Amino acid sequence: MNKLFFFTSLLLSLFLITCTSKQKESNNLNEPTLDNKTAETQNLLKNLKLISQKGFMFGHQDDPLYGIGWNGDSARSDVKSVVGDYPAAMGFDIGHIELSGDRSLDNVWFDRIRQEIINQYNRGGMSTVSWHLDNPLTGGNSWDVKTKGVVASILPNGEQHEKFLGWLDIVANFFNSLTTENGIKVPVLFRPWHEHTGSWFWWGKDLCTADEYKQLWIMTHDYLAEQGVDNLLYAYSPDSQGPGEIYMERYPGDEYVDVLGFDCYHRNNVEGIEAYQHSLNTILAFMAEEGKKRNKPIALTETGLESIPIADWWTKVLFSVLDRYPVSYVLVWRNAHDIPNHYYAPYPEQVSANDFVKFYENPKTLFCNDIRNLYN
Ligand code: BMA
Repeated sequence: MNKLFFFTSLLLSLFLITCTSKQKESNNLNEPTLDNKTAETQNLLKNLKLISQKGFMFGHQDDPLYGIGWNGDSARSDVKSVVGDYPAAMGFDIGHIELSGDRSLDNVWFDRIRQEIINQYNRGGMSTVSWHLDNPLTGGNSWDVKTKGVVASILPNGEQHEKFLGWLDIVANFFNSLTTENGIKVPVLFRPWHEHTGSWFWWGKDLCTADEYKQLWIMTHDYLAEQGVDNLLYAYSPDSQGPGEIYMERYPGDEYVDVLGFDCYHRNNVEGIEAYQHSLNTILAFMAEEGKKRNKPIALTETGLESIPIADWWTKVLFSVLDRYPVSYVLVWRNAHDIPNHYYAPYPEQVSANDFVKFYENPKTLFCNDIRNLYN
């Protein structure tokens, strides 16, 4: 199908859904998570569901902030340099915001992150935010897993509870500050406490009980809502440990989660193709069922092959699997400007760049210009 025709139909469907949903605005009985969220946020969720029936958005972490051979240039993007359009989804990380500093753990100004989230909204795309926060008990970073009981220490009655609520106040201020020039609060897909089925973060599987993890999630959700944060959808994003059932072990409940996510990386280059595709197929098939049952969109919230040495990775390895599932978006990790070979999206002349153009040209892959009515 011609890409233009495809998107005209997609936009028409989005428009029809929008009209229908406007009539139902006051009745969210079958959408338990949508109470007290802005209309734009509610529409984002509805349209994520619709999009996943047609194709999937392409996303890139820190896309407009820096890339290979550049840092901080205005309006630049490695993805755009290759295909002429921005990713439909952009990821940003607010790690270190809790320390009240000006810059993130990856040395990016929070003012810049705020501006880029607003810019992405203005061009019609979506932003998702993760939080690699420090360890509130030891003062170490997210990966400081030497001490168990950190999650317990920030729950109510824990010794770090008040301190942690102070951190959430800072996060709430950030989300509440995401307003456009026209006064619209920009919706964001928040993805806290990610990859918890592994044990490399202090909120991981071996570091807290399932019940503590769920309490942590619910406390975060409810406290932010109490601070007036009404522009968030929540994505649950375990890593690829074990069979599908492990996915739900620490699920906090349908009323606290809007999108079922999954983080899964391709490791070991050519030798790792089979294992990667096997993990994707196993968990995405499980998520597709759960998503249908729970009426929630699914997404591949983090993925990628570091430095993409396989020339046809985009079409042969990634697309061939995603094509089989109703995924709303896929996000590849950042193109670090200061860590050699730590990049996951192509840049001009990169070995997979031509294949990425083919991936882009496929009508099922959605970039920023393909998505216009996400919030209407
Ligand atoms: C990791 C790496 C780190 C980075 C962190 C948060 O996967 O990219 O270099 O600090 O994400 O962005």
